[in-house]
Amino acid sequence: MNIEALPFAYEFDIARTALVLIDMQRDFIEPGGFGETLGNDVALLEAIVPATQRMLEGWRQAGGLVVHTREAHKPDLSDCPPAKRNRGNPSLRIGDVGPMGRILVIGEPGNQIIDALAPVEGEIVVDKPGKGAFYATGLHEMLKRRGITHLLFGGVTTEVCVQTSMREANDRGYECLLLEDCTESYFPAFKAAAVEMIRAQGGIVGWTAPSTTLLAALGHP
Ligand code: C5J
Repeated sequence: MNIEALPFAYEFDIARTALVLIDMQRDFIEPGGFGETLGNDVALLEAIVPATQRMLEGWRQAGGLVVHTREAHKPDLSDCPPAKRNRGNPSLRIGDVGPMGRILVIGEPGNQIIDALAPVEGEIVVDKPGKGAFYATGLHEMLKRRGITHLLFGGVTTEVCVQTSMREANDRGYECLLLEDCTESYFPAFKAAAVEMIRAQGGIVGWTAPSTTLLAALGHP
């Protein structure tokens, strides 16, 4: 399959491609969660849910592999370095009890993926202690076992966990494409800059395209 993308056409085979949705978790996206307690406008992130849901449904119908990630730590926080927990001296730290349970801790209500994008059987769910999806997760091995060579990225936030994961994937040899309307930041200027820097210099990190282009190619206009 060949689709129009930037900086040039992107070619992929569904059987060797995974859709990777980064950290579409209640605590980042829903009102009353951790993201909002930090003073962020979560409506910006909520706005990408319908497009991401359409992409997810179209990809599932096409039979493509789906990977969901969650930024999540063990309850004893043994996988959370003090540098991460204490950075910026926040009023609510990772592991503290927030509006939706313990912040960024596995199994807590706020740590779950939002209902609209909930994983289904057969999809990979990765709990990641870092910003990148490949650090300390085994994701590369899981993808290699399935013969995956191409990754389509969506999720939040564009310039933090999505961009970090895409750069990690790029360094591991994956051909990566960012779905422009399925990713968002609390800072619109940061999203715009991340999209530009990913596809600059001949696609130094990868490609970008709207999900509608992908869905049209899959026969889901
Ligand atoms: C993500 C963050 N998912 N901004 N986390 O981007 O801390």
